[in-house]
Amino acid sequence: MASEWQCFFDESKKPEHYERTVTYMKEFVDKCMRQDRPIVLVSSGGTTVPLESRTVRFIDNFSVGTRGATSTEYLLQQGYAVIFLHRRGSLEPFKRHFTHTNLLDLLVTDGGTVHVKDEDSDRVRHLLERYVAVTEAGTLLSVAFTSLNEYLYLLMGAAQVLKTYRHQAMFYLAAAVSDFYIPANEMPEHKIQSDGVPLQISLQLVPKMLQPLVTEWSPDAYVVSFKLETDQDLLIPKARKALKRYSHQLVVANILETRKKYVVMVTQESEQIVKMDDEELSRGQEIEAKIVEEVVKRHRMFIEQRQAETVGF
Ligand code: 9Z3
Repeated sequence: MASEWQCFFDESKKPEHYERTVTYMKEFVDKCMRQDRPIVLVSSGGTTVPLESRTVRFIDNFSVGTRGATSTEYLLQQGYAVIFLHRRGSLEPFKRHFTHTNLLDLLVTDGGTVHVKDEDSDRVRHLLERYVAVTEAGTLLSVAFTSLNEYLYLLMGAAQVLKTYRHQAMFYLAAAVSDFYIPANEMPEHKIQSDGVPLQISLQLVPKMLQPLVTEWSPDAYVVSFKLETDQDLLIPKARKALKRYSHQLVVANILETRKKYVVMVTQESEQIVKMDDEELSRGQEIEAKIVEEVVKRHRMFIEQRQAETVGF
């Protein structure tokens, strides 16, 4: 009998150019394997759940994309290649530094040539150097999604491609993924009419995709999931429940309002608080630098343990 997750994919439409995107991911992974470079899939941003198949309205999940885009920059600095699976239009590595900047305000012209203003020059040069290094090394592959089913298809495709990379692969699942959806066969084709009548919608549960990820798609990878809550009392119990259910390696637990200064890294055996003080925040430091440092350390230990086990055989 087909499992819940298989039924979900059987009933859901594949993203446009799915096969082509999986081929790009495979080429990227093959290149990284030849270079013996660790790879991480970072998911980032929120998924949408359409209410109509010719979609006018949709339900959205909260996420600006800061966690994923910022973490990607630090992971690249640590020598990882990154598949950046992100919500179309959400924050992206490097570009994110200019979200609140009008590009034209950074520039001056002396008649013929256009330059970056003196006061912005150091900041732009520093960023440009990092960006060019990543572009030349070809260590960043960006893949975009909008809807829940696009996200889940692409996650499955990436995970199946990463399977061969075994424990050298990491999943860093920071995207905010909807728990509820409307199956395609229950969705109206056209825009729902109001006709003065209140709308009632019934949403189905999305199968938990961490389960096939850790058991079938990429069973040897190091998997980090993020847990978002608004009720502090639920945070750690929910993180523990996820670990028990999926037996993956790490849950990074955060509360919506404090996510930029406080997270807890939860494993089966331990809890570690990672936080930022006011001085660090005022100097523009980012909690993702600390999260990534810790995650990379743990992934390296995981690789060493797995290699030792293989040699032991
Ligand atoms: C997170 O908890 C992320 O840290 C945030 C980052 C979405 C809070 P921003 O993008 O926010 O920096 O604005 N992501 C996981 C959210 C989620 O949907 N988790 C599921 C859950 O909590 C498990 S996969 O049940």
